[in-house]
Amino acid sequence: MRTQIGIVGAGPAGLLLSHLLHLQGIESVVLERRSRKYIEERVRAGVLEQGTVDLLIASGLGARLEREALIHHGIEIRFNRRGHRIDLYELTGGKAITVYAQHEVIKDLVAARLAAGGKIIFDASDVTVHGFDGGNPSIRFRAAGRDEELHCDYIAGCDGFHGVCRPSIPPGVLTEYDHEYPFGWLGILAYAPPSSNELIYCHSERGFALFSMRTPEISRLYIQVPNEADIADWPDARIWSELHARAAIDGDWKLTEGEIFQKNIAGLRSYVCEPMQFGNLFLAGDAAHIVPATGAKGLNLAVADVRVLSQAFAEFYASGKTSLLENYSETCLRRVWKAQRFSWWMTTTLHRFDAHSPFDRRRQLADLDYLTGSRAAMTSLAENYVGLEWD
Ligand code: RFL
Ligand code: PHB
Repeated sequence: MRTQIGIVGAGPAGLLLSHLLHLQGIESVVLERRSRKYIEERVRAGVLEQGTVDLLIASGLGARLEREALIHHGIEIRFNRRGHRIDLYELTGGKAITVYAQHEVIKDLVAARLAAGGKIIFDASDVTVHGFDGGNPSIRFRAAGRDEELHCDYIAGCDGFHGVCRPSIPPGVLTEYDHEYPFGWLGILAYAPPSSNELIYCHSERGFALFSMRTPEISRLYIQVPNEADIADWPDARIWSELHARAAIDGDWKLTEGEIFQKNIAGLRSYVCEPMQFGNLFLAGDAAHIVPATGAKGLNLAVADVRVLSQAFAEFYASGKTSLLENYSETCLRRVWKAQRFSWWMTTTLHRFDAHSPFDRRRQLADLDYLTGSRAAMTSLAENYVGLEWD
């Protein structure tokens, strides 16, 4: 088998890269370890930046998104029993965020690739990457009971944080920057109309809580839990009672409960590897960096990476020039580090740290008081939250 770009992973990064390359007349094959059903149902992110939405629409992926997605012009920050609205739209001169589940983006991408005759090999096992140091790249894998080898000009490692591409880069090449947090998020999906039209981020003595949504009928809610938390210790009634307690404000606000139909715990982590490329292998999305979910940046960064990578491949195939490819990592890392900074700041400002002293807690509250009382501080949050300009 032969193609121009061999892509490992059919997450948002791999599928969108394949789609953007196709629009430029560049061929690719996507190898995915899981089944189509699995990736189309996997519950993950929900918030798209303005630039992500604009790119999806401009590349022909907007039909269902424009019909079904929810556009939000603000978010609420809650602490000390009071809510404060941040008007993203007004503060950024007309930008918004869009609530549209990651697996809906995946469904749209898979449908678009298959409709255009694109090749996605699902259930590919034992994927290994070779020859990217010596200019003769190939990907070996097993599919439908047969061993296969895909020869290509370049390999795009879009295989997420636990993929095979990053660990295949020889030792000593990458510098890794890693930061773990002493808590994770317990997330639920419930058949409950959202209790507010906009997302609510709550800071409380009992820990962080986030009120998000998927549709006008389905709420997506999260609470901070210790790293060692066990889902078995969180029956539905305990989750609702904690959500009530963490969101409590003076005044009339009511949390709508409903049947919980999905529940999971995910860790929070900040991670970057540098550079994001080696020889003919390029890493994109979670394969190269992870952000804690508080800033809603992970999926959006994956999109930003493949936008840069697709332009670099387009330049190479059109003119033979490799300057954009050579600068790929440097270009992406500037945005990645700003998203790291923002996600770390949202996380440390909004969560409860057991190790905090009374001084630290007061400082955290002062941070929130300043944020919600200063137009300059709110503007800074708003421009990061809706997404910084592309490079
Ligand atoms: P993905 O989505 O992990 O896709 C990688 C794909 O590669 C496949 N794979 C392999 N295939 C073949 N061979 C192998 N050896 C392979 N190893 C792995 C995997 O099966 C998978 O299909 O990475 P990608 O494309 O870089 O996309 C990244 C995003 O998925 C991720 O950053 C976001 O989900 C993070 N995230 C959020 N991001 C946002 O922008 N906004 C949000 O609101 C948001 N909320 C979240 C989140 C992540 C969460 N969790 C569960 C980690 C909320 C949560 C709870
Ligand atoms: C979500 O809806 O899943 C979501 C929203 C905002 C975040 C993280 C996740 O910061």
